[in-house]
Amino acid sequence: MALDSATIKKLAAHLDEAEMQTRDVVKITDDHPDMTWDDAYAIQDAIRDIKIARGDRVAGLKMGLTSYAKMKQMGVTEPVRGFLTDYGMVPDGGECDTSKLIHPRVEAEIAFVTKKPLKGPGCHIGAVLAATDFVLPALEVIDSRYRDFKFDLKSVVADNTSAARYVVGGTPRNHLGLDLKNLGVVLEKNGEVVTTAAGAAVLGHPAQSVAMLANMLGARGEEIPAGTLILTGAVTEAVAVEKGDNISIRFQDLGSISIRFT
Ligand code: OOG
Ligand code: MG
Repeated sequence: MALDSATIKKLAAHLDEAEMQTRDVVKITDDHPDMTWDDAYAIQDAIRDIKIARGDRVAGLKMGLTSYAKMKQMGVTEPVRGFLTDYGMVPDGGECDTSKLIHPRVEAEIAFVTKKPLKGPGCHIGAVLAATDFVLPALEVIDSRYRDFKFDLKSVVADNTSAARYVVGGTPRNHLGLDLKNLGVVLEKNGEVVTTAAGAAVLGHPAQSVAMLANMLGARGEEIPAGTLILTGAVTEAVAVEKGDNISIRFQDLGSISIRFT
């Protein structure tokens, strides 16, 4: 680690305040170019601690930058992980208040819910499918705290991978009867199709994203507990939204999700 614990706490408070005050900031690697991956995840952990101390709850985990479309859009090359909060949840068919967000973008994702713990290293698609209870369609609203959505990987890890809001659809399906690689996804904004993809866009198979998460956590001696909701990462590039927009995502075999930005 290149940063001391006081600096990690200070940067966590800085990014959490930016989120709470709906205010953008410059990416933190500008002032801390020597920051390591461990520093970046330590800042993310410290943000989680601030939120828990405030009374918020961790509601799930997320992977990000798992598709080529996302990596290309953001100019990065590696997946990252973060966490979801209870206050970030928006009901399907509900409204998302843009006045609390800086520059929101929506993503279509396939979510998993586990029924057994998953622990890496050595976690693979087979282990993930054996430990999965069901899959759900999901929509993530990301909102980088960094000015103009410009960041490098360490900065975005520290910023809890731009996590802001999310919706999980209400139609759970048993994953064993589904072809998750070929599962088609169509994202519509105000009634027009803006982007499409299939499940394989995420690391060849969305379960691979869960395996990678288990292996990332396993490297730190941690695991994915049973009963965890996991967003596996956007299948397409993220789509910018503003007040007044209606987003609807159709998932083959999993139903659809819609929300309105107010
Ligand atoms: C980082 C978060 C990416 C995904 O699904 O790929 C993410 C970002 O692009 O701001 O959540
Ligand atoms: Mg996402």
